[in-house]
Amino acid sequence: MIKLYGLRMSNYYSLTKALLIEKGLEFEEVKTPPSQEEGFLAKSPMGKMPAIEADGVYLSESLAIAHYLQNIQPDPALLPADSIPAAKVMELVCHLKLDVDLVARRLLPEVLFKQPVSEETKTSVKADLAKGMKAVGRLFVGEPYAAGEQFSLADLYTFYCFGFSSGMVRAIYDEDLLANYPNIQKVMDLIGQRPSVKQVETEKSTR
Ligand SMILES: N[C@@H](CCC(=O)N[C@@H](CS)C(=O)NCC(=O)O)C(=O)O
Repeated sequence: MIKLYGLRMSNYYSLTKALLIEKGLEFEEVKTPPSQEEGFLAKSPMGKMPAIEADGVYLSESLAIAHYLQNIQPDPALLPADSIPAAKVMELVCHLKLDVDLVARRLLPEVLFKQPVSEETKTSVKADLAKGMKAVGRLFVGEPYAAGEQFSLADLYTFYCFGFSSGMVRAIYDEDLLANYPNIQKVMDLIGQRPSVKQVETEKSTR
């Protein structure tokens, strides 16, 4: 059985858990905080969550894990069958991860650990996020799903990247990151209703 390492509070852990549920794969959650200790680095070389263990092998990075899960359990497919639409899903996922989530993450020390980030960082994050949002806005379809007609990996990344990033933006700038993106907000609401996501969100408060 697949083991899922990490904490339920992590958005990438939650995304991976939702993915496992969507795929109908059996898995066991192993509560493990991120760490720079050798035991955890063997599972996840940057010491980040999530990691999984499958067939005696450890794997980190949610996108690599998603790729693996897609290969071992093709149904339900989380990528379109045709190459170009599938690549567009991956393109959107990359921009969500790199140009929204990773940028907003620079605010995390202040929001989560009460370690103030500098005004300079706040200014540069705001500018970089505006650029990232424009990039995502160009690619986002939202009719009805993030990348078009089919539910895909991009919907889970939309839900979990914006769940995290919107919280950071609200806490630091008191602004709504999605205020000018009603089509993204609509997808957030839609994906929030999926049984997999509901289960993940409900179970967060139980451990
Ligand atoms: N690119 C990674 C990001 C994982 C990540 O940022 N995990 C965070 C929690 S959401 C973490 O473990 N942070 C602890 C740390 O950076 O030490 C993925 O997609 O899995």
